[in-house]
Amino acid sequence: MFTRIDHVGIAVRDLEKSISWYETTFGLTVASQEVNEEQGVHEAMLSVADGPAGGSYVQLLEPTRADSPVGKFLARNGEGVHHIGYGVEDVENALASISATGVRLVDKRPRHGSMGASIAFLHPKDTGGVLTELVQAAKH
Ligand code: V0V
Ligand code: CO
Repeated sequence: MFTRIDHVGIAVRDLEKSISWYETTFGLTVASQEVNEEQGVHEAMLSVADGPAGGSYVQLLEPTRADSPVGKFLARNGEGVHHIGYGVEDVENALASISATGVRLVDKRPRHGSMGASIAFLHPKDTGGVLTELVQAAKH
């Protein structure tokens, strides 16, 4: 079902500082930077690699408000890995087949994600404590 690891989402307090650190330390470059009000994040995708199934990224996430998923996560855990995003070819098909196994969906329908992707989250309490995101990349 999964075509690649699309991204690893990391909760950060200061997006600009974290971007600089990833650029300086690992030589990564920013592929996109967006505010997603629905998700309550200001986020940046830093390109790690390109493959036949698409790119893979580190996604740095700064909350736009304290009562958002990333805001609550930071208050509880501090900075660190927040979620894993897996690439899928068809997010609606993937949601239907995962839901049929009994895993609770955070999103029953896809939402707007970074770089024009369609995304959907699975509930971490049903995925071994790992917040899991399905990512259908935009066609280009
Ligand atoms: C919360 N929990 C987590 C977690 N966040 N466990 C693992 N990883 C995480 N990231 C646990 C938390 O420790 C609690 O466990 C329980 O879930 C309930 O947490 P809560 O903070 O009280 O929050 P809820 O229930 O209000 O919300 C939890 C969910 C929420 C997962 C439903 O965070 C959510 O809707 N996440 C999906 C959206 C999202 O994360 N957006 C930001 C990235 P205990 O204490 O009960 O054991 S946006 C993005 O990635 C984009 C745009 C993209 O890639 O393009
Ligand atoms: Co993400």
